[in-house]
Amino acid sequence: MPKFVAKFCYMSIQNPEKIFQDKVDAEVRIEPKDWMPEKYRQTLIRQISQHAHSEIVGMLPEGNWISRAPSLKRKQILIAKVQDEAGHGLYLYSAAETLGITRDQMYDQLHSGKAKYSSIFNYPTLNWADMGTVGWLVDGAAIMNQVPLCRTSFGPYSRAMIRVCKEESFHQRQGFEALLVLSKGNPDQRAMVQDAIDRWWWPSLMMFGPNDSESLHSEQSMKWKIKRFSNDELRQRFVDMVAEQVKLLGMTLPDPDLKWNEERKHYDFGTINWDEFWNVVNGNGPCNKQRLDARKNAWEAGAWVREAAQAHADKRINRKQKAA
Ligand code: BYC
Repeated sequence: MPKFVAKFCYMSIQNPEKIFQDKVDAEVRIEPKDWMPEKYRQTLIRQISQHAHSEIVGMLPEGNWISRAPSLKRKQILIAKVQDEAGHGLYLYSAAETLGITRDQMYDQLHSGKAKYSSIFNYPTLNWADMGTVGWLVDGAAIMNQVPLCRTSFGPYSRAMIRVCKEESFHQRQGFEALLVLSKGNPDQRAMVQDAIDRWWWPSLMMFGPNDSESLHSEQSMKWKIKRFSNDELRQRFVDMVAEQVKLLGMTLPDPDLKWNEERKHYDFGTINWDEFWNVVNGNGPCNKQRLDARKNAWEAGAWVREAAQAHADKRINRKQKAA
């Protein structure tokens, strides 16, 4: 038995909470069968399932544009991207299942409104420039938040995030490239890009969650190394990155207070409208009802597929039992 495992086993007899925290502090991943505090398990179920739901609901505003993409190439790219998001949702549901919740329970929490999903997907995608902007800003914010999750303390979540991040970074670059092409187009196309950036900028900043002083879970989640950086730290990194990238598009961000601060070596930026954020999180955003209805309808319309798959699985088990 490796020395550190033996040490942990010995200590766990004495104090499981201490051994758990020592493992976390020593950067040893927590695996599903390891002892863990109940609140750690519940926090992970909440965060991973919210993340999975976000990937699945996130397919809706983009799927809406597959039939209207301006060329075959853009259509293929968008189909591949939406398919990737479905895959991300499935890895994440699988990671959450290892914590003792079933997939049906998670769907039920989404459909009943008990589980949250990211606020960003409650905004409408009005024109083609929105697709590029979602790729650049929304996937960009997602990567900023999710790369540190590749080192999160729970093994199945951290492993799922490695693949998710590789694909998300591809998504972000395709979004920026689509916008770059439009930004070199005619005045109407340039105006579309600026309009999309104006509408998506503030909601993208809200994706990182409330300010640290208002964040309920950050302190404990950082102690458990579920989160590696605070909401405000990640939001600041995102602002610093985008404030430079937007110059390459020849566009601007809709914030008169955005200004490089030489002392802080960061961009200062304006105040986020937190009333709007909580309004959207609490179910009253522009598309909340539409998004939930779409997921509930898909669940109900898919009942026959689940029944058929179950009947097929039962038939195979019966056949195997008879043969044995
Ligand atoms: N939207 O204490 P806090 C994606 C809730 S990207 C809705 O700071 P925490 C994708 C929070 O749940 C999006 N709710 O919480 C990208 C909590 O409420 P409850 C998904 C939000 O968990 C492109 C309360 O506010 N990414 O999937 O420490 C294409 C207090 O907040 C939001 C992830 O989920 C929000 N924006 O930190 C396709 C990444 N922000 O649960 C798909 C993983 C906060 O107590 N998640 N709330 O009722 C995280 O990193 C963290 O959960 C958060 C929040 C940073 C989001």
